[in-house]
Amino acid sequence: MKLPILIALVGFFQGIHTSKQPNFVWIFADDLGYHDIGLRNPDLHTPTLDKLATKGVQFKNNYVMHACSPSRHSFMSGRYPFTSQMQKDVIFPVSPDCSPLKLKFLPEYLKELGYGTHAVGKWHLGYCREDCMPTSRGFDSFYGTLDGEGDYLTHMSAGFYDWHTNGTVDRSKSGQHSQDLHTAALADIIERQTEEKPFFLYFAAQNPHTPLQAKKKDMKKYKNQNLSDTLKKYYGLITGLDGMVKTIKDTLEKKNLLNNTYIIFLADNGADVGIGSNEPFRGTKSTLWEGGVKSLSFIYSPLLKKTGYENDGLIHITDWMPTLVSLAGGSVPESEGIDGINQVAMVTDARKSERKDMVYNLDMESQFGLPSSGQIAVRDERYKLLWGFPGQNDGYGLTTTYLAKVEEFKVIYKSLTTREKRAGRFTYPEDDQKVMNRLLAELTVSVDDIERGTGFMRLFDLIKDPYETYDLSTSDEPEHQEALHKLITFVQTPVGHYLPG
Ligand SMILES: [Ca+2]
Repeated sequence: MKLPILIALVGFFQGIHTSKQPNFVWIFADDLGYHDIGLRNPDLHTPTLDKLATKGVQFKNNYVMHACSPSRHSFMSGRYPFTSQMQKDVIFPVSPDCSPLKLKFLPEYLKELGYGTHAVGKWHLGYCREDCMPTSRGFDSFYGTLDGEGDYLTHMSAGFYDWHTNGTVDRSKSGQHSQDLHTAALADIIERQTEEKPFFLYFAAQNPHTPLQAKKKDMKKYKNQNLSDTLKKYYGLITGLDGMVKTIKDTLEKKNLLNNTYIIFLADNGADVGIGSNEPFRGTKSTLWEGGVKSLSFIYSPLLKKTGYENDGLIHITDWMPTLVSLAGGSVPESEGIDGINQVAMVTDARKSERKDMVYNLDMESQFGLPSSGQIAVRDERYKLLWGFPGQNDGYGLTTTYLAKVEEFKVIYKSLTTREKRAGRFTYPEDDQKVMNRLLAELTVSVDDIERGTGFMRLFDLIKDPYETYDLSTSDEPEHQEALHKLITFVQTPVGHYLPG
């Protein structure tokens, strides 16, 4: 028997594919606005990202969660966060939480399929016990930070030093910029790869998350532009990210691995208020408006059958887990009951999306008296129901002036048409806080409201009105009422069985 046939048979009996399995490089940008690359905003310098996006497939309806931990949880587990008590804001430092251990993560599937698995960057899925650590959840190696944000140079987060190599605190990195550390680690990991063993490299970048500690060399690109200091730093971090992606691409090319690799780039949520831009979409990070959850994203690979176009298919962050497992030659058993849908046909062949509806989030837990990031939003292929409190930053620059009269505010909320200014968290001077409390009490819906189909709700036609300007919930059009009823029912059941009883 010839050797290649023997290897193929051994692989078959081991359940491992020896035909060419692709490599995956997954890149999460942290808090990157929907239009914050040079391709969409000429103020920005991101030549590598522009090139990869243009030569790959740009996604126009690729949805993530509203914040870091829920997005990462959904990517790793293929599940909506509300099914696992991960729907709130984020996992806070030294908090006794982590993404539930009973869930099987993507790198565990890929390891079973013969992959090497490496994580670089930010974890943010909990670390309160050893079992929660990246190297306990399917990664061969981990290099980076466990918390959600920290100093780029001192690596201090909430009073603790946070830089780790695998499971060990690595104090030697204090004073070295995380961008340099990440760049070196990415190059080193790819340099060690061979064509014989496929790999999954998960890079969760710190850039361009606050604090905005861009490197001087990246800031130089913006020194002659008429921009605020905040924007210059934010853009500098994005240019820094572009440099890291260039390192990834160049090293893959040098190792002759690029031809068999998918590079997938996503913002993990929309830009934060007052920093990046999600315009013209409404809302910011930590809201259920489109600006909070529509991801700047693309895939690049010589393996794609159709490239150089914009794909408007509906795809959710949960879909990528079964999609990558499928591309690797495996499958996620139906008995696992994940929420993600295998979207290989859409992603690689430009076929139609398999997804017909989607849950943005369902958060009926109260935190400081309110859901931290909005209550309920769902959509089908056309319409979106936003039910209850949408999150604090609605993207229309509402000021406390509007809070003087709750009724007036509610009218504005329902009929926004021409407001273009995007800004501001609500500020709470003492007197306004009382008014705000009344307002929020009226916007917030209860479990009883959901069961009855009542409470404050808005319906948007995302085809005609992607910027969520015209509320259709009280429209007389039968089609609108039919869509509203359908989406209310979608929340009530089966989604609603996750509501606290
Ligand atoms: Ca984030």
